[in-house]
Amino acid sequence: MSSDTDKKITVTSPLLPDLDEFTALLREIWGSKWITNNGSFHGRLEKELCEYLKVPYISLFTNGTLPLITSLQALRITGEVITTPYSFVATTHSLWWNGIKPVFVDIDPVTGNIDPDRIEAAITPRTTAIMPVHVYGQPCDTERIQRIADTYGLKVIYDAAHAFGVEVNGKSLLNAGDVSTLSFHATKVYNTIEGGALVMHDEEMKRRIDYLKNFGFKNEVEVMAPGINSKMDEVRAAYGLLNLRQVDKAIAARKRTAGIYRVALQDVEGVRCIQDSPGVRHNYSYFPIFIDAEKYGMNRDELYIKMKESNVLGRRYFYPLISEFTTYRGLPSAKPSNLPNAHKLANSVICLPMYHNLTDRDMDRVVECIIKK
Ligand code: T4K
Repeated sequence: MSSDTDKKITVTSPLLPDLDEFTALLREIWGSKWITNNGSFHGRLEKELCEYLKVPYISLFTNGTLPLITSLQALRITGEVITTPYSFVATTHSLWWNGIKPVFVDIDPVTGNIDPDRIEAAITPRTTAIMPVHVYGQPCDTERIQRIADTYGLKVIYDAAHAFGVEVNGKSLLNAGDVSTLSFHATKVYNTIEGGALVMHDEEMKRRIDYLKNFGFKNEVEVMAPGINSKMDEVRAAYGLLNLRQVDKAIAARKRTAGIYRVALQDVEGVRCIQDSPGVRHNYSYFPIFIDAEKYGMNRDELYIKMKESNVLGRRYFYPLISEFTTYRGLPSAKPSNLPNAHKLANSVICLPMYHNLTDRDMDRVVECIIKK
């Protein structure tokens, strides 16, 4: 006989639209026979996302990696870009695909975001931009980063893959910097199965990006630049419209889970939970905890394995650090001595299961694994 502890609790589970509602939209698409290339659902989703996210312009993409790659092209970024090693590899791969050298800067030990205090020392005559990541949806210090960028004439491209719907004092975090990118992957707070977007501030940039994501075509006969194909199709756009209607409810459920985890773990020595910041509307996209092995009496990997044995599948986002992967390891800025805080977080983090329909029993099982040593 199987017990409920046989059920695997995964780190996340996708927010899915109602199948009947989705089927009705699929019928519309079938009827129109317009299935991609800037169709009506694509247009509607861009409009509704601008309203929901409180941003002036958005361009939809097939995933969250291509807006990074494309924005670097659009902003003509070359040479060196200052970035964080504490992220998903896509951040730095986007630089590599553009022939740009990533320069890693250490992170803030609490938020996990790039430490603005360390940016200036990493600037060289070849530096053209800064690419910070709002890791776990925690806002970077955008004001300080902008001041540094303005002083040195640098562009700022935010990898906001985790920051869907995050607001600071009622304003969208996505309006910071020159552009921000989003991921709508199945594992994100808001998903279109695969998908992503670029948020920009002016119409000219929107036009340029829309050309670039469609091979550079301006019209039937003119190609403005060597673009790429990264257009979102109508099926995903329709799915995205339906998910947008339920994302607030999903974020509210995630917030409740974060509250339950925090209360349950507050007295566990050696376990630090991610906290909310004043004035921020968080999206609870991830729920990382950080293990101090000495105080907790067990190291992160031991806990990770123990959780796995109990079918609680947390994930070590972001371990290993990007700077530890073969592609990047040889860079001077990738030396561990340059990135002590990043190494410390990467070696202590476990992201706990966090999604909209996690049950109270699931949460109890997660917490029990951590409390009972
Ligand atoms: N920048 C940052 C900062 C990012 O975090 C990411 C992506 C990007 C850029 C690039 O965006 P995209 O090009 O991916 O849109 C996942 C995601 O694939 C990736 O999107 C995400 N970051 C990264 C942090 O995590 P995996 O390999 O860990 O996911 P996977 O397949 O192991 O799934 C994790 C769990 O989610 C599964 O155990 C169960 C659940 N799951 C997953 C999928 C795919 C489902 O229940 N259903 C599903 O369909 O990379």
